[in-house]
Amino acid sequence: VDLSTKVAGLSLPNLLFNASGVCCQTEADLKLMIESESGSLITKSATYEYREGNPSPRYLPLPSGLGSINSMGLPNEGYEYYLNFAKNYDYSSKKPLFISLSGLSLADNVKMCEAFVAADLPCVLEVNFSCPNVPGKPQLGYDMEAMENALNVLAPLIKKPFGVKLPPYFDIAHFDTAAAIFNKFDNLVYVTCINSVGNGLAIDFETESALIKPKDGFGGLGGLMVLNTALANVNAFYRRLPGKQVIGVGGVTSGKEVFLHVLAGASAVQIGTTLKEEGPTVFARINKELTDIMIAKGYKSLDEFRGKVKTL
Ligand code: RRO
Repeated sequence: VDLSTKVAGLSLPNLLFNASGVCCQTEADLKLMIESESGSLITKSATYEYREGNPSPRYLPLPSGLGSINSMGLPNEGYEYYLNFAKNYDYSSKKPLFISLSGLSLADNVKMCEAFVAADLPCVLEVNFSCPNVPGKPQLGYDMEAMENALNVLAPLIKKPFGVKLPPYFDIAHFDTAAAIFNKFDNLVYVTCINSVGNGLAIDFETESALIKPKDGFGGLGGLMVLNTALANVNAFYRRLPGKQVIGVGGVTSGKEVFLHVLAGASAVQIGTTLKEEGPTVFARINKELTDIMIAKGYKSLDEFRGKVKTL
């Protein structure tokens, strides 16, 4: 069977890669992604300057495979590090490179985009409108006016096809409003759904304490507990953004959830919590599991079932 796909006009040998933030902050992390059986890779969201991030503990898996909570606080090496990585990347390697940008202001996003545009590289920019963990910085994706204003500035500046990373939405009116905004921008060619479900609270029953240190224990939820929210967001935007693509992320632990993301409409699927917990061998495992599912169901390519979820 054929697991290949295309995103933003680039060919991926298979549909799997890392969720931004996992296994992608340093060159050592990114090398592990390159050596893995992923079909692509994306860098940690970059800010203009290096950031240490929030105090630890700031990431924890939750009991019984539920998922994870994180309040990393955008630790990253600063955009020049990722620009340099992108300049030295081997684009003949078959794995397209995605670069995540998450400026703390529109002005910072502009400066970073300008630098990438000036370098004229064959990587794809993904602007993160959905980091839930920087104290004092609301998620742009929940402020429709500010998000449209940002796109009005960034889309013409980037010129080439690009994507945005979205927070989960929970109301049909929000799907409608957000999609109407995205449809105004021709070179916004894909959306990645979803970022972590923001500001959950994990409490340890025995110690009666919050599990992570930043923000009184509040942090973004990922993993299996967000699967259905992720599938809903993938499908909501798949239905509302004709001619654009959706990258699915959220709740993937096996080939089965990848299959569901594609049924919901995903063109590629990213793995966060499970990659963090299992390491980069996860890609070989899940590619194999998805292959077995497709053989059992008689599908030869992703196109045969992408977006074809049945309704009652
Ligand atoms: O670094 C983080 O705390 C973080 C980011 Br930028 C994001 O977009 N999503 C997330 O769950 N954590």
